[in-house]
Amino acid sequence: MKMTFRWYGEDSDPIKLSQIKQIPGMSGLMGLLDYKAAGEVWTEEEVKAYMEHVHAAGLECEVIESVNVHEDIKMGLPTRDEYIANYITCIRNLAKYGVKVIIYNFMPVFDWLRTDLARVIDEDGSNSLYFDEKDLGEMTPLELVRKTAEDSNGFTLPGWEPERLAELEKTLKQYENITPDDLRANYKYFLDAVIPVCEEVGVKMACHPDDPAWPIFGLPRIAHSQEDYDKICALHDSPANTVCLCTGSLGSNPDNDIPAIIRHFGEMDRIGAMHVRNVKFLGHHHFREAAHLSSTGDLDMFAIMKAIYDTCPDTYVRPDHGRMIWGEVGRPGYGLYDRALGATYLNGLWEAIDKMENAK
Ligand code: DNO
Repeated sequence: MKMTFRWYGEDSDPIKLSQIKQIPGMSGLMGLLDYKAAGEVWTEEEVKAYMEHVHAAGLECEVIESVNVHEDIKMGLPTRDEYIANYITCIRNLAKYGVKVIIYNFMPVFDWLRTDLARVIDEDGSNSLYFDEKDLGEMTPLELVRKTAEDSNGFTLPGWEPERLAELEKTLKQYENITPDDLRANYKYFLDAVIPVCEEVGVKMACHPDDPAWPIFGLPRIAHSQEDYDKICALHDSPANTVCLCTGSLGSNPDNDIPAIIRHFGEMDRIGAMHVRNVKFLGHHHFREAAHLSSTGDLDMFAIMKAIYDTCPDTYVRPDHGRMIWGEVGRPGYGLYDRALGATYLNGLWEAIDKMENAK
């Protein structure tokens, strides 16, 4: 396992690379050129400069999250070929500078979605991301976008980049006639074009799940269960077509047995990267994010780390969203302190599992 940390770049992340380097056991980043719009080329010069900067801080960057897929590709519009060509250029440029995994998603319009970005947790006064479908029912998509932007402490949130949402109403309308099967067909078209390039340059594409793990606003969503991912893996059968298994996204639906899903795709060698975090269920389609420790939420972190250890021990892991604690003001979900605690806890579980396995 390689423990990594998500970082948004010098100009938009208040967290410094030197701070990340001081978290015990941190090998590197899940990095990002966060100023790039979906569909744009990440030029070789930009990637080179980014990597040199990260390496100078003593960190690796073998995973990039995310190179966003342009909406025209997901909708299967005639313009998709041009965006796919740009995507391929990005893959080639990233591979040249040591990238092994590209995390992306195929969610229409919205990436992850919450109804409150800073829900106070009564027990200790910290706050975390929260979702209640009842609250969502009272909001239009546009209201949700406005609220999310207002509540984000002035930071751009991943998946909520202004340019992607500028044409929200038009895009939502365009999706009205797209079924899950249509979306899968468009997805196959994309994978058929990019996966052979990945195979050639030694990169894995890792698809992030729908978050939360069910359809929202009537949009087609096709990546929120083991069955969905079996279909995705079959769309283009290759070791380069993998899953970014996010325990908190898939775990927002209690029907998803996370350790079993890890074992299933780990044994198939189809896990490109892991996001590990905990969720506290509060009711039907109602949850908040918890600290990483198993006892603070409803997921079993030991069983999760053991499944990784047994079936995909060389994968990249990052502590996913943290709570806001100790008065930190940061990008919701992506503060320094709670994610650092999460990394340390996950490393502790790993050490214990490793020592117990080796003592057998
Ligand atoms: C949320 C993240 C996602 C993820 C994308 C990948 O916090 O895990 O935004 O990066 O879905 O494309």
